[in-house]
Amino acid sequence: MSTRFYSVCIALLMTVTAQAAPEAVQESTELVPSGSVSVEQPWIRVGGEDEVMLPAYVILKSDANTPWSLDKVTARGFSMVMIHRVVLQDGVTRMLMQDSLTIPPGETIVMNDKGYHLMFMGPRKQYKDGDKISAVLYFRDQKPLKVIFTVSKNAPTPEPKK
Ligand SMILES: [Cu+2]
Repeated sequence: MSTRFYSVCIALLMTVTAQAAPEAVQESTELVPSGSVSVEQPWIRVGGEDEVMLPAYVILKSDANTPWSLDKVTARGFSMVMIHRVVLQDGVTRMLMQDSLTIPPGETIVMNDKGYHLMFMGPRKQYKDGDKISAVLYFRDQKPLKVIFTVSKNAPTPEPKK
């Protein structure tokens, strides 16, 4: 084998070693994540018959010292669950699909039909008042959280304020 080949090999080896080197040591002042986000008053609104989507609402309460991100929701019996946000565009209210919902440290997000909410798409059966729907909330870098939503025609009383 030629010397040239060896020097190429050594160059490659050095590159690999450099990449495998540990990242810079974390500073001791770095925040240690603590606390969590809790879910209150989960409910799903049913209206008429043959609905193709059902809006759902929860209160997300953070006592964490870092932002939490709700990235995904799944529910058996539905084709998918979307995170929606209502916005005003050119004088028209629209629901925009969101990739995620960030709950800032220590803050509370009250879902409602004027802001954030979940949209349970394509129910495979008809639901009625009092039914329970099980869903899983996936927060980034956290354990999945199972949440039981109560099906209702009306918002729980007292209606949560924004
Ligand atoms: Cu929506």
